[in-house]
Amino acid sequence: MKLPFLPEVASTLGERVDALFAAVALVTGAVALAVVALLVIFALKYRRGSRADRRRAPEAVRLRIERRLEVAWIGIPMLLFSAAFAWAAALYFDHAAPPDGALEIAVVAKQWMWKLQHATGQREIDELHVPVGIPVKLVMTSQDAIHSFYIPAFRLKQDVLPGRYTVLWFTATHAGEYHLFCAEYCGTDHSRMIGRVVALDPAQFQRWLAANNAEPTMAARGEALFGALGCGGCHGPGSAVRAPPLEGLYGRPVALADGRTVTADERYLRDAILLPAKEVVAGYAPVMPSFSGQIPEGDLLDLIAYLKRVT
Ligand code: HEC
Ligand SMILES: [Cu+2]
Repeated sequence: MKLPFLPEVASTLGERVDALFAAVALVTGAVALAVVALLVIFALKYRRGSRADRRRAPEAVRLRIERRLEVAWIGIPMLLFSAAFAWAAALYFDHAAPPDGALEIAVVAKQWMWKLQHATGQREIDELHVPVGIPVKLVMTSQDAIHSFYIPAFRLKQDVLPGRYTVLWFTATHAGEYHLFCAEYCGTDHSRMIGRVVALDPAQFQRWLAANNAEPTMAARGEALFGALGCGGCHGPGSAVRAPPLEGLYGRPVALADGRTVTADERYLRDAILLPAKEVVAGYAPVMPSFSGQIPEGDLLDLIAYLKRVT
């Protein structure tokens, strides 16, 4: 379903958002029309001086009609709105849960540009190349103000926050070029923080990757950083400090010293590096230094890509 005043739609989720929007617009539009129509009809029928029948209906008839009316005006809207809620909730949950095995791309927002890093090493600014028909998961953060990643054709918008990772995923349905906006006022040149998403057929996307592959992969850059920052001095084999091994950590549950158990996702790895005192691993001394302020966001994403890879 495509409404004529909406921008083109080019993602699986976008089509579902439009269908929901059309359904809600239809139902609320029909109710609004009915209310206005009754208003006009009654205003005309019972206008002053009209010869409409104004006698009260007999008590028994009135009670029967009123009860039916009450049941109808409670029951019908409740069913309609519950249906809209269930429909929207299902859509929301799918929107919030990237499928396993999605193609991951890192996004770093800064005043005033989008920096994008592909796992295979390609880097882009204000331009994002993605394959059609394959789920893409964006892991996003900001190195300054709050920004918002907005692709109208995909019906997607997500805040991008400093100090945090937010996630967005989509599957493009048509090859083409689509607008990319920053939808959160982020300073003087906010209005120029625009770019484009280029959706390519998978074969063309592979060709694009190959043609632009001048750099090492994110995980390889992360491995180099792991050495340069001295992480291996504690976490490497045969180190003098007792530090947990990091092999196969990603995605696993981690028991913490305070008794909680958390999953080692991107958020956990980020905090483990920048705020090590926040979540200390059970059975280890809190001796890891904080690397807060020492690792640019892009490098941190490389490091995390490496930690996700070491198995
Ligand atoms: C001085 C030694 C030392 C250095 C240097 C160090 N760490 Fe650690 N790290 C530790 C210790 C000890 C722990 C366990 C206690 C804790 O959680 O703070 C730990 C915990 C971690 C964890 C959580 C592990 C788990 O099993 O959940 C991660 C991830 C991590 N470090 C990554 C790094 C990275 C990346 C670097 C380099 C930027 C680094 N560490 C540098 C000592 C160190
Ligand atoms: Cu912005």
